[in-house]
Amino acid sequence: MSKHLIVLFSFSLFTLPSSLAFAADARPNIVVIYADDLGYGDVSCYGATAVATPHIDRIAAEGIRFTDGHAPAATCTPSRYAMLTGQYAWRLKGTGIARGDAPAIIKPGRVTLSSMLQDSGYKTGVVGKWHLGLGPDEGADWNGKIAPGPLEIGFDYCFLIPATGDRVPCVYVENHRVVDLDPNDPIRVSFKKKVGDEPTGAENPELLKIHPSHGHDRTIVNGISRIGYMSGGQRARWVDEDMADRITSKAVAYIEENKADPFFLFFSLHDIHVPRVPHPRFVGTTAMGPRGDAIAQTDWCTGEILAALDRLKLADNTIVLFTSDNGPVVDDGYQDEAAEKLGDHRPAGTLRGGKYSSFEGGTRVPFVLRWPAKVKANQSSDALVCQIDLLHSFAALTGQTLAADAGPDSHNILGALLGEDPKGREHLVEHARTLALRQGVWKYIEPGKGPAVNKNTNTEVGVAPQSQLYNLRADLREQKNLADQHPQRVVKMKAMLDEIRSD
Ligand code: NG6
Ligand code: CA
Repeated sequence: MSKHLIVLFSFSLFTLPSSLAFAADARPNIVVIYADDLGYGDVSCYGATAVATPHIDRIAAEGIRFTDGHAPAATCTPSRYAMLTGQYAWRLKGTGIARGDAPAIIKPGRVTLSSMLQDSGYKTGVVGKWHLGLGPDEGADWNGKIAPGPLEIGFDYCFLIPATGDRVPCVYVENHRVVDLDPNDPIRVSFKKKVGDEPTGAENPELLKIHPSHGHDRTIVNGISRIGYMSGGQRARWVDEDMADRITSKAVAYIEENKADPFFLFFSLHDIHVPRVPHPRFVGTTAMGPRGDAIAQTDWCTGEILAALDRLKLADNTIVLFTSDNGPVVDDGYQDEAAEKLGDHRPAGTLRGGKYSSFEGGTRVPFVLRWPAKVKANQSSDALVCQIDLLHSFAALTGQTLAADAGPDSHNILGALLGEDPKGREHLVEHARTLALRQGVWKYIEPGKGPAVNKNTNTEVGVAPQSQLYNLRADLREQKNLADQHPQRVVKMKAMLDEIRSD
């Protein structure tokens, strides 16, 4: 061992709580299972009854269920950006919902959750939805080497849905290449104008098996029209019904191949994002139509990971975190009966708002963590925790010292994540169309311009021309705006938000 390593290692022994001092090879594996658009009330351990999620519930039962766990933003790209970099996405332009042909948003050289763990000797892999852009600023070469991407920011392996299920290109990317690409049938992608001569949903709705409700009427792939145009790559195109099986088998294979080393797996599910097209074996398993059946499929994917860890005898020393990238949405652009068949199910549970919203439903999501070797089972924690904190928390866990400017908004909340600290963060900025600040029992939503409701998705986005102030202990559903009653608190919280913004 070099002198440098010895210093680092002994440093880690001194800075970690004694219960966490371990030899380098005993460090826990880390698996983050990241659902898409899954709401606070969508799983049974958070109160859902119209769908059962026994595997997600098992993580909670064998670990901790957080009641105030957050995605960093109310949509996908900014949440993922913030989770991986430890920087709030609203600080950087170009981190909004990414097009399917967006260039890599996180530039090589940035310290990320994956690069930090890779530097500390972990094997690192990402399987599933990426949606953080790929390729240089001119755009990715879908027919050649696709870089930069995850492999250039600290992942050793990737198997990707490049953007989202509802955006072209509808192909998988493994490491630097499109999987199964026929060189004689090159892929072309455009978000501006039609490429090739394939039908679109707008031109040929009679060819569709699912019809859009808003947007989503361009190139038809597998009977479903998407956002954007593509041509070519026929052999490489995914089949939506097989997507969960495909990515889950890749995730399980990754665990098997890396079982001898400490590993980090970011398993990023497609479900329950639109288009919701679960495998036929899940169709009809709930009374809620595709949205409910996709939740059942999400739970199955999770169960396969837990089963693999059991089979390989890795469960005891593996941290499994299951959470979601933003809150729920019912109609997100396809006529899939999600609204019609919702019944009494409340996707955001007792919370107000959902995906796209500054109300709690936007970012407060299922957040359950298990680590049998260190974390007591059956805990419930009200600590304020956020995915943005994984960078600094897992750096502390693995004895890494980060550069001073790395992950500026990420806090070391390891104690809260392991159930030892009941409080968590002092404050949190929630990011939707407007910013909101959480501090203690208080929540301040800054004034904003624009409609209060997203008509397409029927979501209360939380935008209002005046300041909003809620006491979440007394009013978790954010019904009573107390701004007029507590003007001093509004001034203080606005000043604090401005200060964080100018950092
Ligand atoms: C929106 C899409 C929506 C979804 C979202 C991204 C339309 C009309 N709506 O623009 O369907 O794809 O982007 O979702 O195109 S996210 O979870 O990846 O952020
Ligand atoms: Ca999402």
